[in-house]
Amino acid sequence: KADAGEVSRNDFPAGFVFGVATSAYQVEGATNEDGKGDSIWDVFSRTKGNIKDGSNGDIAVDQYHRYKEDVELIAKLGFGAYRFSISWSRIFPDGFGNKVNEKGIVYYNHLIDYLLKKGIQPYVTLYHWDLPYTLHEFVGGWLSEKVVEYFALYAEVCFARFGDRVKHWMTINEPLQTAINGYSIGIFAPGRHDNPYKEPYLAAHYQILAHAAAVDVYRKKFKATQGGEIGLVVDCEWAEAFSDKEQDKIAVERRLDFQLGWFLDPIFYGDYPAVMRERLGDHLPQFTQREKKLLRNSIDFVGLNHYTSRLIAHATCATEGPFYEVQELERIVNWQGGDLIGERAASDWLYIVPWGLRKVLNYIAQKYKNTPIYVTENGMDDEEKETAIIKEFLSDEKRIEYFKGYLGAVAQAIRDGVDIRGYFAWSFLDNFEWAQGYTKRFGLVYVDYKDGLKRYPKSSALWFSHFLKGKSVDEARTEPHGSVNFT
Ligand code: GBH
Repeated sequence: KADAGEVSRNDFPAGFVFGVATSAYQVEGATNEDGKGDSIWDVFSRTKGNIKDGSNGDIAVDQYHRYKEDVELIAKLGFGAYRFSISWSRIFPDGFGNKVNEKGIVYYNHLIDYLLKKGIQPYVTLYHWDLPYTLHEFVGGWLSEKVVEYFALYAEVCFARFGDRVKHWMTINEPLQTAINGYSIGIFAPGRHDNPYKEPYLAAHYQILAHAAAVDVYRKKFKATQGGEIGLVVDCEWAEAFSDKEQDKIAVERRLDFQLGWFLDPIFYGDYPAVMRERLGDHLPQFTQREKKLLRNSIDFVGLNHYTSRLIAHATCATEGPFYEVQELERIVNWQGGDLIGERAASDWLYIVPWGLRKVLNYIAQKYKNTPIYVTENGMDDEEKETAIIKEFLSDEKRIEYFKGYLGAVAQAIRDGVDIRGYFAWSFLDNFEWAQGYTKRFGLVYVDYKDGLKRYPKSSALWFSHFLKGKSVDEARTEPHGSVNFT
């Protein structure tokens, strides 16, 4: 069989979906327009010191005003799907669910209609980290049970208004990141870190229950007539044992339980993994019988965000903070001999390890009943450079290698028997990379922040385009300044 470098469209089933992904706060901008309320990310990134370059998402890449141009580019590149998220506070500005902001509905109607017109399927995430600020300030945010109901109300409006055209829903993006970065380390909104042994587990608990509540609404009121599917998006690095020692192998199991089992075990098996109960004791909330029933099988597919892998070693004094302390393990990027697990991308957390994706996919299939999986995010970043000329960014050969490797891993997992339905590259275009601001570029399409946010497809976009059309990938090369040959 051809190695990963020679991956082709024919390695994937006919109905396999290829798309690009973004999220609302990272691309939309227009944060105060047309009645939108503040989200926790609006407030967080306006606060000095939270974002590396002092930036925020007020303008981002202005997709709110440029959605037509963006949709046309997605279509031109040949992708069949676009994964985007809805900004909750555009629909309910204060989150309370009393009055729908019709202008918010209009925006997403336009986006959805235009995607469909161009033959692109919308894959919609309801929550990608931008909680209405009022819900945080006056209700307690993800630490409060009440948010579960508000989320269900919001979800219901989205299903009712968009579900005639949207057939693929994701409830929540990476609840782990909100729990750990938002409520333990504090580098993400809402920036909490004072109670790292308790709050992350509460924040996760109510996100899980919010997911289940939204799925319940969908299945009871909409599924029969709309016929769509709904899932949860989890993020998972592959965990490879640092050595052959039994301790390290057990640490790997713990790592996977704390990453994936935390969210998928309640859904597939009705409760958190035993190892979490053992180690967290009273800090880990309990599910009632009613909640357990609601949770069971509350998923049509698993959305997997995957970027990188780590070697895992047992460690009695973990250095990465409370979350790793309770797990008694260390994440390592060097093999014992000194070799890196893979080449590094621009971000210090992102090592390129294509085989890790094949392993995660097989692990999920085995542990979670071969449930359908979409790879909902996969990609790598470039470092923003003060003096760089656009041309350097446009020839992103390393990203092409990344995609070749990781797509090869997906193809291999399909041959292993894993039920994978689609793949979304992160990201469609460069955007607001959370705490890193605009200093990291994950896009297939370059955005010129210094010149009117103009878009230029990078070589990787052209490579992908050729890949999708089943053409020889070497034909794909970008000319500088976007004079792109799509034929
Ligand atoms: C994804 O999370 C997100 O879903 C997406 O929005 C984001 O753009 C993408 O990653 C790329 O980061 O200390 O500031 O360097 C993947 C999990 C969580 C990995 C945060 C990087 C470190 C952030 N990510 N983590 S930072």
